[in-house]
Amino acid sequence: MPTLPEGVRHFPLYLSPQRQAALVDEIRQIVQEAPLFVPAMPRTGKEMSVRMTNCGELGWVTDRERGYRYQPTHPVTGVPWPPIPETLLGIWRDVSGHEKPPQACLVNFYDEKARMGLHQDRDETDFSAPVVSVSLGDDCRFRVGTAKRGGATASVRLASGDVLVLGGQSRLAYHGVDRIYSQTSPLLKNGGRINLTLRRVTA
Ligand code: MD3
Ligand code: FE
Repeated sequence: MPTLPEGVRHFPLYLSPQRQAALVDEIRQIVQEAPLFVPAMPRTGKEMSVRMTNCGELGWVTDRERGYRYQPTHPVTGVPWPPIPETLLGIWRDVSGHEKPPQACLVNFYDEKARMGLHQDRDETDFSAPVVSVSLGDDCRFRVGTAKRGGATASVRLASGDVLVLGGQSRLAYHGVDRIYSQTSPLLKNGGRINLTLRRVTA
C-alpha cells in the first residue's frame, strides 16, 4: 500500500526541536509522579517490551488478572494520574477536529529493542473521536492496516516531533511498531522513543 489508509493524517516535524525538548521535560515530571510500569498481557501475563505510564483523568493499563482497561489511578502506586500538560491539550485542539478535550494520554517508552505487535485500540467506548499521537526521540517504523485482521498494511517512518491523527476509517485499523531506529535522534540523552497518544475514552 503506497499511501496511508483513509483517515490517517501525518504531520512531519509538527513540533520544533525546541518544543520537543520542552515536552520531554514535562514528560519527565509526569514519570516522576507516575512511574513507568511494565504492562502484561491478559491471562498469559507475558510482559510487553514497552514501558508505560499515563496522564489525564483516565489511564490505560493491563495486567494478567484484570486485562486491558482504563482506570483513574496508577496500577502500582494507586495515585491519580497527573493532568495532561497544556502543550498536549493545545495540539489536540489544533489537529483533532473534536470539540471535547482528551481524557487520557498514554505514554509509551521504547528502548532500542522494544516493539508493539499489530493490534486494534478498542478499549474506548467512543470511537467518534480520533486518536492523536506525538512521537519523540528515535525514529520508528510504524505499520497501519485496515479494520480487518490480515488486510493490506502501509509503513511509515515516524520521527521526533511528528504528529499522527487517526480518525474515521483508521480509528479501528490494526497498527503497530515494527522497530526502533536507534541513535537517530539527539533528543533523549539515553536514546529510545516516547510516544504519546491522546484519546477520548467515554462518549
Ligand atoms: C491507529 N501506540 O498506544 S501510535 C498504542 O507508537 C499504540 O506507541 C503506537 O499503538 C506507538 O495503542 C502507535 C499511533 C497510533 C495510535 C493509536 C491508533 C495509531 C493508531 C489507533 C487506531 C489506529
Ligand atoms: Fe494502538
